[in-house]
Amino acid sequence: MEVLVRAFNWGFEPSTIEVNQGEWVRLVVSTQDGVHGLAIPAFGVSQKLEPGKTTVAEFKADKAGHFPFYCNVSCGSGHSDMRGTLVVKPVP
Ligand SMILES: [Cu+2]
Repeated sequence: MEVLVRAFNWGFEPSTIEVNQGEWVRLVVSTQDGVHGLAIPAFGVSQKLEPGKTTVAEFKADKAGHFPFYCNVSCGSGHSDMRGTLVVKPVP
């Protein structure tokens, strides 16, 4: 499944991303107002986001649970607010 994500000063939209366990996830991430990053350590995602560019991160959601994601590029005073949650819903 594909999810469009927008990074901005300072946050992510959406800040909660829901996917189903077992699916390949394709995050299509853009930023307009500065250089940011996207890290989802649980799934090995670490990407730098550049203004005006679209960055794609793909991974298989092979485990269920709530996993934090956040900006990993020091981007200013609101940097620590740039975080969200990836929810991988278990498949019955
Ligand atoms: Cu940041």
